Amino acid sequence: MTTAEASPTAAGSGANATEAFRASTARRGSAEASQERVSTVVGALLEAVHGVIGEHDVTYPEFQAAKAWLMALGEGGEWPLFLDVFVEHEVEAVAARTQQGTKGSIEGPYYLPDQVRLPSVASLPARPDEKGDRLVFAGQVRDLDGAPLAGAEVDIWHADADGYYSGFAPHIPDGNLRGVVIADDEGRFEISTVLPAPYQIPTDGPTGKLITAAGWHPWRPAHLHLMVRAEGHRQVTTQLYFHGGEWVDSDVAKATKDELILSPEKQADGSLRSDYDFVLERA
Ligand code: MBD
Ligand code: FE
Repeated sequence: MTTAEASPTAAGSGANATEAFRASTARRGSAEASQERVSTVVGALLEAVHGVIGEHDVTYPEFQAAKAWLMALGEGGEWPLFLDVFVEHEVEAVAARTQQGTKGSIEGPYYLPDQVRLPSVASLPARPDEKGDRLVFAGQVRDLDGAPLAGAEVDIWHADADGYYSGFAPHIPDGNLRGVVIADDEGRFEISTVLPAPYQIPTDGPTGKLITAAGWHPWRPAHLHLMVRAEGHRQVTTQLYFHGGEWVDSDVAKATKDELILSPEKQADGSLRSDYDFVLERA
């Protein structure tokens, strides 16, 4: 067993997220960058760093400590974790400037493609003894004019009731709490799953150590991850949160939005139910 597989304590998750990211380059395509663009953006980035150093009287020991920490971040495979927690929200905000319909949020490091395809009314793959409150998440996928998008894909993944993701923690079967639900002819879907727990950034890796050193908290509120897609329409990547949940107002990844907060209601059978409709714009 490699270290990545040996422990659910995050260092493992960070390393697995690096493998998942490498495997995803084909799906993402590559950014075309002219010399001018590289010079502009990287030049501005370096200037910003220089500005911080000057403004805060950064010392040689601090500079060398930063170098050692960055090396550990790479060696621990935590670049995707660190960047998705502390930087992706700003990239998403830029993308959101041109996006209509359902609000987006960050993808984060734990998406896996090619999960099981499920009919419009479905239960996500779960262990026989899957812990947690039952949650039914239902809704409709429509275009900006309100027309239903038949056969839209609701690609959903989320942590279990202990805050761990399948594929990134060794004790969970592959594909657990992940699936691509195909909406019906009216764009409707109904997904049965369990309520996820808040997610704690692994405290034992470089990202966690930085958070501890700064005295910040390492938590994301409980969330569902979604990619919603339909032929001829721009995909929405987003997350949904739970009203009143812990950390909803202080997400370490700054990825919450008021429009993305569910208020599930207790049903007669004891399960929670929440309805949420997705709106996609034309590609
Ligand atoms: C997560 O579950 C997540 O969604 C993000 C964005 C970062 C780390 C863990
Ligand atoms: Fe997540």
